[in-house]
Amino acid sequence: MGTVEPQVASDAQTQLTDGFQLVIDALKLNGIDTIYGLPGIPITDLTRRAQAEGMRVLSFRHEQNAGYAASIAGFLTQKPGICLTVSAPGFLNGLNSLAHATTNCFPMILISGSSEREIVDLQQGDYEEMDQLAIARPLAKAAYRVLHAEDIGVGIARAIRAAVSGRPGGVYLDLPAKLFAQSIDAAVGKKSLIKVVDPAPKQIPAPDAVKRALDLLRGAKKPLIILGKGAAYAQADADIRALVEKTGIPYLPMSMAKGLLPDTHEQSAAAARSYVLPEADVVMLIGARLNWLLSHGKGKTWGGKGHKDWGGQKFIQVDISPQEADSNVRVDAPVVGDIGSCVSAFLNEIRSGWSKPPAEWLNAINERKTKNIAKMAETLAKNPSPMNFHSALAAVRDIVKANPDAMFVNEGANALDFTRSIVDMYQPRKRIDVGTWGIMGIGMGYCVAAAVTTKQPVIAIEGDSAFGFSGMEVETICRYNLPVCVVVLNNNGVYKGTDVDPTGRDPAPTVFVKNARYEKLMEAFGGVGVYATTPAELRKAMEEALRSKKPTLINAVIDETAGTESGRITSLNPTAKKK
Ligand code: ADP
Ligand code: TZD
Repeated sequence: MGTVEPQVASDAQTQLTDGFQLVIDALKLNGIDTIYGLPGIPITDLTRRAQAEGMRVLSFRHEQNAGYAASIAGFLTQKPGICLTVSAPGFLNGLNSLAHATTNCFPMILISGSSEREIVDLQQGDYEEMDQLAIARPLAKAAYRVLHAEDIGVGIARAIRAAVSGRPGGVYLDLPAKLFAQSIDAAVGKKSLIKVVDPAPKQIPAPDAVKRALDLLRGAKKPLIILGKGAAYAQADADIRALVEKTGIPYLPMSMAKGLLPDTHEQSAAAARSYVLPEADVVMLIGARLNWLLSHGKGKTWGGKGHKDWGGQKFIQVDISPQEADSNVRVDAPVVGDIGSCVSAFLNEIRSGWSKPPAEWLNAINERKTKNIAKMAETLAKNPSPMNFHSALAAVRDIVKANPDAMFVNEGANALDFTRSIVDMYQPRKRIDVGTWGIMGIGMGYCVAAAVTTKQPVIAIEGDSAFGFSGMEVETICRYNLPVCVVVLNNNGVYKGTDVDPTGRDPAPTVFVKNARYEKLMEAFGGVGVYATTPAELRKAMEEALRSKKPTLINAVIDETAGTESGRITSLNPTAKKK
């Protein structure tokens, strides 16, 4: 008498899961609900199934833009932004944004499908063959590959931890095509997933480091605080403001730290930057590196005689990375910890009393500020024809003041530098821009992520060259009907539109088609296009865009002679002695 085969019965009952499902489950388990990507082999079904499972899947026209979106979503939310790409070319398109995330200390995970390991490793010419893991590694904070479905949970957990703990950065996760189709018992799969506990643990600064820093600051005659985008990232807004206000120390915000305190704050020394940097005696850096953006802490900007000479300042550096101090000049008081914990430790210590900086210092700064602000007001009040950067940005400045909740994206050279100094920000993490590399191309990707993560309207001020790097994503903006108002400051070229080819054969390398109608690109996809030649037209169109929340592109035609080579960093252009 035969017995019933138990195997058959149990097979029929066993619930199976697969690699696709486990990736989705692992992300969702960790509170990740949005994917920025571009479908294709082998991840098309992953995008479909993620969407069916309730995740927001934002599909772009080019992976670089999806990647920039993911990187800034990481900055804005403190959760790793996910960029999903296909193998080799899609991966490479996304790689720029991975490097960008690592450079800017933004948490992001680039997940790329990859081809068959055994074929790739023998270089037998697989479809989209590439050793992606090896290529990503030097550009990422960490890079992992998962080969078995039961390891997906660990792979995603490791990627999340690496992206957000300590100094945040870009993480690469390689998922070969074969992984997605692997089936395993659903219960086993479920058990293999990890919900990451405390992914970005607090890092409490050592009490003696806190004391050393405050002793140095207390003894300063001309103290200065510099807030960087690390301070914005930390989301310790109230404490940072309290520290600045209770100490009474003047502060400078780096570009993406603008709005941490309103730019109109009386302690902002932004309008006297070139005075305070060389004059300060003790500088407290909070989440800002002494890289090129701060002239490496030395040279003429800091009062040094030659370009490598120290200006004599003492530095306090508050940073989560223990390796950051002394990277360019001596740091006398490094404070290693997360900014929230460090600033709260400072506040605890100064509660017992703090004397404001000498009036002489504050008065000297105020004098410069008042003079510079008045000079700027005069320039902004002019109404030249054709419109120039200043007259256009005077309108933008008013619109931002009236809409302080709006997100603000900015890229270009002159379009960046003038906007940064003219347009005040009033709230933390509203201004997002070219970041540490001064990279062009973040524009439309940032707009999408800003709209999606904050649910606020977005204003983007773009140089015409800058816009071109991601311009096709206006289709994406229209497709998802995002409340984005793009202003292209159009001066017919890179920096300006007046160069000519001395041989008379071709257009010069820096010039574009004259009078290009960028607004029609937005109209092509159902958005609103506006051609504006005066500040009044620009203002009206921006007001209407913010009111209607419709995707809008305003082609703001600027004098093509306006602007300088490379904006404010002309000095970085190598010029040969021999002309
Ligand atoms: P900016 O360009 O605005 O000057 P940087 O990108 O150069 O700013 O510097 C940001 C710094 O902030 C980095 O050195 C990074 O390690 C640090 N940082 C980022 N997040 C935190 C955090 N939560 N706590 C402490 N430091 C942080
Ligand atoms: N490529 C990338 C990825 N990043 C860059 N920064 C550059 C090229 C070089 N570059 C700049 O540094 S600014 C800029 C380029 C091409 C464009 C400047 O022109 P624009 O702005 O039209 O965007 P303005 O206002 O006319 O100066």
